[in-house]
Amino acid sequence: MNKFKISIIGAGAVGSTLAQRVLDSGLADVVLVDIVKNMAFAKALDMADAAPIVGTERSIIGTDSYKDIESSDIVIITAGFPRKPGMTREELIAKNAAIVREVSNNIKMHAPSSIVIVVTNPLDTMTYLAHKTLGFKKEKVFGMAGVLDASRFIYLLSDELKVKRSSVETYILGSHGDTMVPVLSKTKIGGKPIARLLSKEKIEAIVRRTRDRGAEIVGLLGSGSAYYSPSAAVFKIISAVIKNSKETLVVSAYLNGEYGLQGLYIGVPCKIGRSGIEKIVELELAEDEAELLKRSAQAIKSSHEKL
Ligand code: TXD
Repeated sequence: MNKFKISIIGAGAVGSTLAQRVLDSGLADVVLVDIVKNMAFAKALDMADAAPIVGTERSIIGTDSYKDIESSDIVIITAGFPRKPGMTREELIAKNAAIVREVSNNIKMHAPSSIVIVVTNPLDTMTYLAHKTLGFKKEKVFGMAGVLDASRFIYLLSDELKVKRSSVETYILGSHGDTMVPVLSKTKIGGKPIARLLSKEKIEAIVRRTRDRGAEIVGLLGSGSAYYSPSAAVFKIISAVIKNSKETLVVSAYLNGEYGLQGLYIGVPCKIGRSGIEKIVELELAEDEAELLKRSAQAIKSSHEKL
């Protein structure tokens, strides 16, 4: 068994579901941290009790002490408030910035060689803040959103066309928010361009549903936001790191001139491996897509000003 250790900060809906996925799959040992005394501890005991049933020899501990994250390979930040019905992700900025700053300072002190993956919203701005606070290399700090947004789009497309989910190929770039950019010019279903299979109106409706899927779930839940699919998306990314798969996945990455953009975190395709982001993949975008990406970057940059 390898010695990989993953620490998850925030034992709420996303954090604890992710912990369960990691533990049950045997991917790594898990440390679950939360500010609420005993909550992470109790959830970890509960998950550990299931280990003989699911057949994993991995360990999980729950704690409120950052000392326990020492020597983690990967730290995931899920600490922070989720949206309430009717709220935008941007409206979380003031409260969550304070949390992400505090958490990042603790990671810097106790797990300085880890790779850090941010989940807290508003995602791209919180990843930027975590990077600034941590001072780690940009390749070792990134955010999760595009894998989730694309999965939602793929699910809705496959459901509409009654085809296998695995036959849909797509990318969603840009911000994890209202300005997300579905790359329709590279979206294929069974190898065929999407425009040959669905009308413009139908595509627009599915894009809208994808963009609003998070809010749809928030509205239905009444309290809290999505966590099954977000935790699955984080699991996919950390698997790529641990297995050194070099898969191309869309993550929120720091751009330094790529796509003509600079000085911000935004969703772009990246090759992911043991050292984190190994390469930013520059897709050739259609003119309108490049324009939408630029606008998405502007929205993220104006969100930085609120920090
Ligand atoms: O695609 C994406 N990136 C997202 C992001 C998908 C889903 C959820 N997204 C965001 O993740 C959501 O908007 C929130 O900002 C975070 C966490 O969502 P979750 O649904 O897990 O929220 P919970 O259930 O409220 O859990 C948050 C936990 C809770 O247990 C708090 O006690 C804890 O975070 N918390 C802290 N832990 C440690 N340290 C500090 N300072 C702290 N503050 C709160």
